[in-house]
Amino acid sequence: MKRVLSGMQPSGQLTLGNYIGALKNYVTLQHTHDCYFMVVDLHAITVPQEPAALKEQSESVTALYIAAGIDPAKATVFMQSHVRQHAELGWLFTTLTYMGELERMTQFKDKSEGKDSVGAGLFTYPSLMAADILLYNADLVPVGDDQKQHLELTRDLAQRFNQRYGDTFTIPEPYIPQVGARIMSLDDASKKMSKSSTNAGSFITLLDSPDVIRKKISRAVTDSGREVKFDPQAKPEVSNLISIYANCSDLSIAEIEALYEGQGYGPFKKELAERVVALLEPLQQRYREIRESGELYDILRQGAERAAEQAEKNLRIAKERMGFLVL
Ligand code: AQP
Repeated sequence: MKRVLSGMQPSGQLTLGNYIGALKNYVTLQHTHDCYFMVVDLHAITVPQEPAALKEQSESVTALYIAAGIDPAKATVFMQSHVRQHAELGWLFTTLTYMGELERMTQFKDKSEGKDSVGAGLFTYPSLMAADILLYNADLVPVGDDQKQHLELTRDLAQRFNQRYGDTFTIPEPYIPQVGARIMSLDDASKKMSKSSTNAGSFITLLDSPDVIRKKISRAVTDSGREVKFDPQAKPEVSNLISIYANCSDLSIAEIEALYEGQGYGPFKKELAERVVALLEPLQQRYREIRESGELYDILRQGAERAAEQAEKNLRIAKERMGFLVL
C-alpha cells in the first residue's frame, strides 16, 4: 500500500482554502493509502505565536481533521512536536540544503516581505518539511498549489541524500487537486486565501457560523460584469467563487456556468453561501462533539506512538549512512 503524508500548521483557524486544497483529499486518500496526517506545530512557530493561541489552535486543527472525516483507526494522526525525530532529521536536512535554494522559495519572500526582523526558522523551514515527508518514505503528499515549490525542494534533497549516501529515501510525488488547488482571498483575487491574514473578511474558516459565511460571501469582491463564467485571467474573483462552488457541490464548472447563465452574481452568491453552510454545518457539529468528548489527547498519544516507531527506523538508517555513531 502506498504511503501518504501531509500536515497543516496550527497558525490560525483552518480555512476553506486549506479544506479544498488539502484536507478534502486527506479524507479520500485514507481509504486507499497508508496515511500519516500531522499537525505541524513546529512549522507554526516560524512566525511568532502567542502560547495560549498555539495550544488552542493545535487542539482545534486536530479536532477539525477528525470532524472532516479522518478516521484515526485508519490514518495515523499526530502532532509534529510529539515525534522528536522530525526536529532531528530536520537539522540533518538543513545542513544538506543550499542557501540559494531557500532564497528562491516564494513563500519565504511573501511572508518576510516588509518585515524588519525575520526568524531564521522561516527561512530554513522547507528543510524541516522535507524531513517530515522523507522520514516516513511517503510516496504521495496531498497539498495545495502553494506548497508545490517546497515539495520540489523535498524531491531534490531526497535525491541529493540518496546520491551522497546511497539509496535511502523515497522520492515523493505531490497530489494537487485539479479544481481549487489555490483558493484565493475573498477581498483580493491576486492573493491566496490564508488563515493568518489580518483581514477576517478575506477568508472563510471551517468554524465560521452560517451568518458569518453568508456575510463574507455576499461581500466577496467580484467585477463590474454580471456573467458567471470561469476565466481565471479575465475574471479571477468570479472564477475563484466558482472553484469554491464546484468543491462544495457535485457540480462541474460547466454545469455551474449553465445554471446561472443570464442571472448575474446575486443568485449565484446566495446559493454558493448555502452550499458552504451545508458543507460546514455537519462538520462543525462533529467538531463540537470531539472537543467535548476529551478523546483528542488519546488520539494524539496513539498517533505519536505509531509515527515515532516508523520515524525512528528511518532516522537510524539515515544517520548510519551519514556516518553517525548509532548505538
Ligand atoms: N488558499 C489555498 N488554497 C488551496 N490550498 C491551500 N492551502 C493553504 N492555503 C490554500 C493548503 O493547505 C495545506 C495546509 O497549509 P499550511 O497550514 O501548511 O500553511 P500554508 O500553506 O501557509 O496555508 P495558510 O492557510 O496560508 O497558512 P498561514 O497563513 O499560516 O501561512 C497545505 O497543503 C496548503 O497547500
